[in-house]
Amino acid sequence: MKITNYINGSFSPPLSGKWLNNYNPAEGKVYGQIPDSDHRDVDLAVAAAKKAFKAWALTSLENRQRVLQKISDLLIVHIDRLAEAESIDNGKPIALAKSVDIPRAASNFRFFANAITQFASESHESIGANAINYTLRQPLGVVGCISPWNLPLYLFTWKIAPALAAGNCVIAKPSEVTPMTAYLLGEICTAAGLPNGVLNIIHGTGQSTGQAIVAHPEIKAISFTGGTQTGAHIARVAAPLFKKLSLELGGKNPTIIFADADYEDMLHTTLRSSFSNQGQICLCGSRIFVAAAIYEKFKADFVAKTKALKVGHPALSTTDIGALVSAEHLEKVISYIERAPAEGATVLCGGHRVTVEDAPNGYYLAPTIIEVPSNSCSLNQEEIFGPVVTLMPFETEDEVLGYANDVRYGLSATLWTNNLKRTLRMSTQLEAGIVWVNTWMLRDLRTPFGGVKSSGVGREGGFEALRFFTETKNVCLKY
Ligand code: TXE
Repeated sequence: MKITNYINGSFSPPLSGKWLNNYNPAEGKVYGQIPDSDHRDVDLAVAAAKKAFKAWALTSLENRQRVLQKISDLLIVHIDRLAEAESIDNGKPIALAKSVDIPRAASNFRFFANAITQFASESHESIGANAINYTLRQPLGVVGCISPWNLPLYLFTWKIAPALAAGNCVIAKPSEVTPMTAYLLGEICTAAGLPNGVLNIIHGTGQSTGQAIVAHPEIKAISFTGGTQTGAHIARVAAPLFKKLSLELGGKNPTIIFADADYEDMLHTTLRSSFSNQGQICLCGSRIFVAAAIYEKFKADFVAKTKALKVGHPALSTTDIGALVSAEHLEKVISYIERAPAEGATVLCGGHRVTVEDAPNGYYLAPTIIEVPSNSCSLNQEEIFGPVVTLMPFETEDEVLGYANDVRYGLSATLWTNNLKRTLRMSTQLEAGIVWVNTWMLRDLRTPFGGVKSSGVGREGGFEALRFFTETKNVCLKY
């Protein structure tokens, strides 16, 4: 199957005439082709977006809301087809795509369709000067949205929905590894009545298509989720052009477990926070620190539960852990596991490829727990981004706080305790954009989302996203 770019409301092949292979990771084979687009396709898309901008920016909120709500509705109407496409493209269990990824994509549009109607600005009376100030929040114009492969439609729409709601026109690029649901979104947007040129979806590599989007002088802002190195590169290219940037990058998130936690809830949730989506979520807790008093018990129970997870074909309803996204990524994750002996670490379970019936070439890896001797080893410092977690005991609160913060990343942290004062102390001091206490990945779309340190800059979610996708202008009126 060949997919094409979505420019000005129509589907068109790349101007280069070149195509890239698209792999099905569960089977380890090519199943389609995608455009290998370059700056010429991006130029066409920008021209279409610029043409569409004025009318879209002036469309009444009621109309804008109606179109975005319709996109949301259609995502649900097509949920089976989208979930299947996402699973084939990414290797994630189809049940996960159907229960999380696609519903969340629909929620993104529904949420921002409503949020834009509640988005207020401020006014200030300058008493004594006989003046009043009011603030306008105006759409930026043409903006770029670049998303990764781990939560393809979920993150793609997380950026596009607020950008459109705020009145911008969008040039969007999904990951070249998982382009399928982004392609299908184009059809849905047309069917929902989104005017031509308001959203343009260009497929291709980061080096060619992504680079052309970031470097394009007419694209006013870039919302990016992906690797930290790529984020740093984008910042370098965008800085001289004074673009607004929102960069959501990697994570090496601590899960901190105190002895007073609700044990069963903690155990069950920690299994999820470690291995959901094959551990390929930037929010996964990949460093687990456990109070020494319960360390051995936790270790035994956690290893037993992890061994019981079923690695299998993503199409099967019995599968807990599907395939990793690509052969390269599988190799990268395995290369980390192979470091364990040299780092004085012990693989407690997993650590090896799994051959799945009827799909012997798929990229499957057994969920892996590694006991590490210190927080400074590379297994605890570098983002592995697979079904691999490390385990380490601690004695005191200060000690574990030191471990949690002693890392270049700062996306999220999960804390398990019933001690209120400790919760307040630690959540204030943890260096992370998001802290969960006695839960994980409970996401309310109104809340700010983003990281500190090498996990990125800027916040999205709720009004933060609408602020990002608008320009603030103050008007001062003397009376
Ligand atoms: O990401 P990339 P990759 C981490 C994870 C993973 C590593 C690399 O550790 O192993 O990043 O993954 C586009 N200009 N995360 O290689 O390359 C690219 O085409 C503009 C964490 O897949 O950053 C894709 O659309 N765009 C993460 C998107 O950027 C460029 C999720 C992400 O690709 C570009 C995924 C360029 N020069 C990986 N180069 C998270 N935070 O959730 C690439 N791209």
